[in-house]
Amino acid sequence: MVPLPLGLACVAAATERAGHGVRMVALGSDADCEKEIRPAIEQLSPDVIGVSVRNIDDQNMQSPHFLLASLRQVVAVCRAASSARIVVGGAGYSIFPGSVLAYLGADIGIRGEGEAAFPALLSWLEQGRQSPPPPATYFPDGSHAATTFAPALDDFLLPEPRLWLDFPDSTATRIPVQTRRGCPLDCIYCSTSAIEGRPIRRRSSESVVRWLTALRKNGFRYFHFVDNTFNLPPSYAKELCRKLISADLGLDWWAIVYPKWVDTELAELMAKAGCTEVSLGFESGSETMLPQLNKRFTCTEVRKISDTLAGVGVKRYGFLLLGGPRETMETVEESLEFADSLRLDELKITVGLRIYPQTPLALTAVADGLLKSDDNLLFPRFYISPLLRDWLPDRIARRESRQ
Ligand code: B12
Ligand code: SF4
Repeated sequence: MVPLPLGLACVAAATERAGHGVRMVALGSDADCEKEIRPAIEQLSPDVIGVSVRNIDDQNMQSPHFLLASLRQVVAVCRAASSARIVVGGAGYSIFPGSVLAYLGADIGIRGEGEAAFPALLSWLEQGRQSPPPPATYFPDGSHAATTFAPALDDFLLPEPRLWLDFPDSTATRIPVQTRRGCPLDCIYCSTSAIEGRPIRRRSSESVVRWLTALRKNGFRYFHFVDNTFNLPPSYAKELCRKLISADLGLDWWAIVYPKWVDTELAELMAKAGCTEVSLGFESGSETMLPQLNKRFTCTEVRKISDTLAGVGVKRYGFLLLGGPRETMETVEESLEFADSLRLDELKITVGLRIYPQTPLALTAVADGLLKSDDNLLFPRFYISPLLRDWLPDRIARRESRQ
């Protein structure tokens, strides 16, 4: 499934609002990019082309796919068809701002959210680069201006359907919605702070419900809250659910839940507001491993939340992330047994942790001799507890072949 380009649509909406003409081109994973990009460039003759870099790779240790190579082709096609400046941004870009810019051969990068930064960059370019570069910009010579994050999100427009949802059968598609950015929880492997910062910054629940109401009037009903932790802070999650219940929109939505701070009241409100499935990222079912990953919950809390959600009719899609620092055969078996005992609706098991720059996991990998300290990590590198390198992939493959 190729996620709909919510991030790029947010940047496009902000750019239109700043008075620029915009045309969005959404490329599928198997798109003939030349055929899709050239006509758009010929029609619009852009001065600047923005390219959204969402994925670097698929985080799959056994058979990793490096996804940036096809985007290099996209940048090359843009270059060949136009003399426009090429600006890159997006979640994947923000994790590796220097190395992705160099790899893609683009002109400028924007690290972090693009709604303020991209229009500011356009003004700076229009004015002939007379002042210092605006925040969040990166240049091929290595110079850059620090990223700043907006303290609240209501100043950023939510994109209208015509910008990104104007395709056949779009009303049958699950539409991404974002209400919050940032995560302060510091799991040892996580790249979110590079993309969105640590503090949680929100949209007002009123503006989210207004946007969903407008989409509902246009026939959209299926949504996916892409917030890293839908339940944080719980007071906001409850307020949003209550407003959705009063609006009575008949929505069906999924969300990502951190398995702590979900009480019965929140679970009931979520179900009543239309939540049908959650991703429950507990990642381990071993009390020894949870603190190693810097998870702030216990197995008992995971079980209680999982049961509470099941009790209100919400499906639970669980995740295990095995092979982290100090993982042993025993902790793996504990995790598998724990996950099975939850009777989840689905379980995804990942073996090996993708190492991202400037994370505690990267430091551990260097200390454990798995990684050189100067590796820029753009080409995927994985942490797997040295003791389990041979045994763990085989153990999981055997389990999956039985199921
Ligand atoms: C929700 C989510 C999913 C959902 C998507 C649901 C949906 N319907 O959209 C699901 C579960 C399906 C998913 C799947 C995958 N995901 Co995912 N996902 C996310 C998550 C948590 C949020 C993405 C999101 O929607 N953000 C909201 C929008 C508004 O933000 P945004 O896209 O970042 O855009 C902003 C800025 O980046 C910037 N921007 C964006 N584009 C552009 C362009 C320009 C020119 C500029 C200037 C700025 C700019 O401005 C935007 C507005 O502020 C991110 C983590 C994160 N915190 O970003 C991971 C993340 C993007 N996913 C990631 C990965 C790896 C995957 C998978 C490959 C996992 C897998 N093995 O299957 C798949 C890929 C699916 C695919 N085919 O592309 C990685 C990507 C990094 C990497 N290693 O490649 C991330 C960063 C998580 C991580 N590990 O760090 N994912
Ligand atoms: S809860 Fe999710 S987003 Fe937050 S630090 Fe952990 S993995 Fe990252």
